[in-house]
Amino acid sequence: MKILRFVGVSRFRRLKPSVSALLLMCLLAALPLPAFAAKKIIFDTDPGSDDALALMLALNSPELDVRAITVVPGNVTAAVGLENALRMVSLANRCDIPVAAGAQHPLFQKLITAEFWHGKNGLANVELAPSKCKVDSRFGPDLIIQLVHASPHEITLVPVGPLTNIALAVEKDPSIVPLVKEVILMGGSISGGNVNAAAEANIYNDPEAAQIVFQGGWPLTMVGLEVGDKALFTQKYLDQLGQTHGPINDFIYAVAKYLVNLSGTFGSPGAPMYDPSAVAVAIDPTLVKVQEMHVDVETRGEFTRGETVGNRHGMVERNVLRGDRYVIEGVDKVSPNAKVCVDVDADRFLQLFVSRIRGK
Ligand SMILES: [Ca+2]
Repeated sequence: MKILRFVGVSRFRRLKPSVSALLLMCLLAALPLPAFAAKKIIFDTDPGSDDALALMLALNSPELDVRAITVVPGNVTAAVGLENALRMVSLANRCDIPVAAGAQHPLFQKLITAEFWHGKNGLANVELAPSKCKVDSRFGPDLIIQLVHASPHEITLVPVGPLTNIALAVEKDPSIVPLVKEVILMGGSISGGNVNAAAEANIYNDPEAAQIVFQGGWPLTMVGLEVGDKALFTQKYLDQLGQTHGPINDFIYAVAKYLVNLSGTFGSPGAPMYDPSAVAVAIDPTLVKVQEMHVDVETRGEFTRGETVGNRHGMVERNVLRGDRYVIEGVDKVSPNAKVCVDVDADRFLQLFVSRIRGK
């Protein structure tokens, strides 16, 4: 409409068709249209303070087209998480995005909620206005299945919570696996945990679901502690967000301030940007360095349940029983099933985050 007003509709009509078409083409060519189609994503989340940061990064990045938000229990209960997701999409004025409830508990274990880290309401105790948006009536895993079939080879799944919903979707309809473009998940670690010595929280909260997702047979990128622990949201970035204002800007400032203060009480100069890191990799994969490896999720270890065990060398010894002992007779290659992010350009990631939130 702006183009027509600029040219003047009456003058435009008087031009010969071929001339007007040429003029229109020139004007369209001059518009700042993106040179790429936005990546369609489904954001699966347990909001969650860093989920809030991740969601607002996704909603304010033109590279991404958020097709649905599915809620999983984790940082908070399923009910609290759903309410938080609805309030956040309402704050962002995005009631057009379906928000669906999913699993109510992990597959085989009791839920472990994390108000200790995320505040009583899961959102750093920041009270958002009641949501104008309504919950979608579909069950989260069913919505995932439906959307993947509707846009085959186009949907990227971005789970930033326990992997319960994704596992349920795959178990119900394995035919989605070859139709999903890729999975970019926040979770796991190949260098020790944050829950305990071995496990990262999202994987620890549903190890069986995580093992199903890792062994799914789809392109999968693991954005784990190797990224989040290096990308610290420090006072410097907080100050940058404090200089500008807007409903989203101010909400994220309050959440980030809570997280920066919390990390300070544990002696860290900043808050690890866990969940936003998966969104950032979806936006710009060049932010991270990856190494392909086979990852299994430990489900039985006494000290290691929930550990993502990455095979860095791509092989296992072949042990054959000879009499009363095993003898190593060679090595067998193992195929990678994941791109594991092993390093990140932290400042570029954090600057990207701040630039997308500032003034929004
Ligand atoms: Ca999360």
